[in-house]
Amino acid sequence: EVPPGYEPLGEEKVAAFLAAVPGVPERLGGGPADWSVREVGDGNLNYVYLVDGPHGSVCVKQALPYLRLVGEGWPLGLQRAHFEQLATHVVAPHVGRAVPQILHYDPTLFAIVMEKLSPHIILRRGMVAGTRYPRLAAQIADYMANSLFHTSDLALPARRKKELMAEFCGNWELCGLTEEVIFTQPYMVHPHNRWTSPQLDATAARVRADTEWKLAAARLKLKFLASPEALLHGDLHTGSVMVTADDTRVIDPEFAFFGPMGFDVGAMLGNLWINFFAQDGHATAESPRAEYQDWVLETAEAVWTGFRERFLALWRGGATGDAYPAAHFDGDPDAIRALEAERQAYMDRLFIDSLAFAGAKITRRILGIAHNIDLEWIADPDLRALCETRCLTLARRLMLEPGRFRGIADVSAACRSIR
Ligand code: ADP
Ligand code: SR1
Ligand code: MG
Ligand code: MG
Ligand code: MG
Repeated sequence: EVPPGYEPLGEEKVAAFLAAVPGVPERLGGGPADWSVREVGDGNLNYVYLVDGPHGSVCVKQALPYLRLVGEGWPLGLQRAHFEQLATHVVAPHVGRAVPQILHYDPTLFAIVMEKLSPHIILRRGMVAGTRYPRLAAQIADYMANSLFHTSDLALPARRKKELMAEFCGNWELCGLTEEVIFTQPYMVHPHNRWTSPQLDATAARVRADTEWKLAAARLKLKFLASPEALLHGDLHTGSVMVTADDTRVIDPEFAFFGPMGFDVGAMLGNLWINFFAQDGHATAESPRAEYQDWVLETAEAVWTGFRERFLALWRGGATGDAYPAAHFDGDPDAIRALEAERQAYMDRLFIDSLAFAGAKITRRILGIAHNIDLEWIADPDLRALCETRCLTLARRLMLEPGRFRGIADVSAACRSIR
């Protein structure tokens, strides 16, 4: 059942829709007949249109009442568009230009009109091509630290946090998708799953029989269900980041909800490590990838260390939330030292969570429904299966024994030794 007034726009109706959106005709210049519209969606869920006029451009993203990846056979509520624009509005004051500017939201058409990012490309595509992004790590670390810190109990008064939590609880359907396709289905026989077959048939069966691995997945699922630490992006992989040589922007927060911070951090790290292993499938004599692999590992290290530093700096300088009442720690040097040790322990715990979630995010991309071009674009199935097996070796260690990694450099060392 779609609400009255809703219709899929399709390329043909986008211009007429935009003609009535305040401010947009002026931004584009000319009139609807002068605007070119191109559907460019390459994600699993929605339709995305880039619109260019004589003066400027916009991007329109519309939810359809089903999952794009599967089609009408998998109905999906339209509210995800509402949560995407709401999450963008909530984090924008803290992350500034890191998210696209929302120009308009149409709650009848479930359509977001936003800034068109240009000449940005999707990070995952750039990384498959072997392109380096020198400012990526610092900018992603900043985005994660600011969005997570400022929506946590360290920064928000309890009442405001609970008001926001109540709103985002409405995003239960997309949370449910994650609960199923990341934490449940990859570990069982399920018609949605696929993997490189027959090469990984025995591996997939071993995973399904691996009680420790399934317990680790279930433990993470519980943490995802029951740890409302901060407003998460909820789908922070390398396909949700658009980049130029010096700019990093985060798109697509439709899975936003209050959950464990390690889920976002782990999504980013896990997808970088997938790319590391996938490079062996893209290396050629003309384009050897060994040095690029070093850059990928250095980037993952810098993402974590930058995130940790920035998050701690925000905590030390702006703990305006109701957790850790300032009055308990002001003035007394012992208490100040104890609070700093507490902060370090908090980050150590968050590191372990992030590694474990990274493992879950890697596993689902190899055994579950939704795969990554990093691996999918490796044409030779034997070579792809080799890269995927290496990913799974790391993923199992991350999920079962995240505490054995004493620091992020240990993960880089593990990546190198698995290869
Ligand atoms: P989905 O929710 O279906 O995954 P995304 O929000 O990830 O959709 O968008 C799909 C694609 O559309 C992106 O990979 C990117 O190429 C393009 N895109 C999305 N938002 C913008 C934007 N603001 N500017 C330019 N291109 C965009
Ligand atoms: C059916 S699963 C689709 C996946 O695509 C989105 O980007 C999320 O990662 C989701 O899990
Ligand atoms: Mg997307
Ligand atoms: Mg999406
Ligand atoms: Mg993922």
